[in-house]
Amino acid sequence: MRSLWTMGMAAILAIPLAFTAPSASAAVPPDISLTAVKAHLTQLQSIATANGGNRAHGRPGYLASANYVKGLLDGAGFTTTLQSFTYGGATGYNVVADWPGGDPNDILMVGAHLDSVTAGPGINDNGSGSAAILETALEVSRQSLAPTKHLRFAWWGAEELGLRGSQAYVNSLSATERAKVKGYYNFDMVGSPNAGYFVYDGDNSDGVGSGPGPAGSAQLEATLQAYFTSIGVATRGTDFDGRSDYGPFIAVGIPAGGTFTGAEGVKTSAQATLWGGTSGQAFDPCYHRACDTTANISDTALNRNADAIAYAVWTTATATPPTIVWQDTFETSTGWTTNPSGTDTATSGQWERGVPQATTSSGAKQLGTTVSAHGSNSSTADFLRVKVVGSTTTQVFQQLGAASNPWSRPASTTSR
Ligand code: PHI
Ligand code: ZN
Repeated sequence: MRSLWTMGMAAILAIPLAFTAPSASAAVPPDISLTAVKAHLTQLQSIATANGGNRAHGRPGYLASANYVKGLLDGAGFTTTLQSFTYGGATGYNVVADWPGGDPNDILMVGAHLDSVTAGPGINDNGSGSAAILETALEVSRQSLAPTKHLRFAWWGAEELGLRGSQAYVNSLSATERAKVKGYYNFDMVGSPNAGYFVYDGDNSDGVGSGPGPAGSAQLEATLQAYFTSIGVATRGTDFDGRSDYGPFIAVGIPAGGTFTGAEGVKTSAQATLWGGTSGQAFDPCYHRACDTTANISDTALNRNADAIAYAVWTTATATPPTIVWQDTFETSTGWTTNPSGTDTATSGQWERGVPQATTSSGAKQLGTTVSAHGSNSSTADFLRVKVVGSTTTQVFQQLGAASNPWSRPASTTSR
């Protein structure tokens, strides 16, 4: 077998090339028991009822909720921390639960806020997300899951007062610890009675409101999306508008994703056609009200979202990176045959390494160490093609030249 390198003349390209073997298949995601998730909601409802009707920051119903969650996780083999913080003159708590094992430098976090507003028991907002991730964590334990990534679950305090618990947590991490958190899934309101099926718009494909999440958010979105596609449920995006606990994570560059079934927003007729339910009514008519009880839940929405959470956790945390079976960085010649059939008309540029010069214009525009560069006269006439030449010839790779950077820029903002 011989291989070939060809290149046009106007540009000099150096593109690392790698061929990978298919990754080992991830563990099969479980079906999370709706009955078990609802049993947690019943417990949270009882806690609220026994504590003045709410589970709000600084009220006894909050700490009782935190202790309920922590007790189950401790019994299941998680390493748990009750992280306290102060807000508004009261002590708040996050429950953080680490599943032993996995790569300590590659952490996947999954979180939900556990506090309610003072007006009610907060069963959809956000007993639903809290119970769904709790049951997912307990299933990790039952299955003795051995993920490649390190898994960390969190239940946040004082979200309703401005994301106080999640902000305190992110603030508490050193830059080194923060850099180890490679992704964060957030679940806030996943059982709305007049549900929509929203997935956080990590890639900003909707082009509304805030821009995309940190690099990697698109992949988290795609993973959740894949689950809903597999069960034939249409989804729509929801903007990273900062209204839930992913906010402090994306603010420090941690990719985030999550689902949402709607709050005070009103379902349109198009959405009712898509998902059923009642148009002209809020997704959650009891949002932040006393009637946000165990009666304020769509079992279907809660069940689908709990399964989506488990799918996302299993898929993301147990995926093994592909094995590199061959690679060439083109930093040195590894002995490829250039222009073996003598048909390349280029008179220069064959098998040359790009060594761009540093350029400045009111500051550095290009470093002298860049491994790839293009000239303003580059076009598709310039190319790197890799062909496997034998009794038949197969082109296995092509990168065409262009007089612009090949990576995408953030969507530009316009002004009037
Ligand atoms: N966190 C808000 C409600 C809300 C949840 C809004 C999720 C947006 C999203 I995405 C509250 O608790 O009131
Ligand atoms: Zn709320």
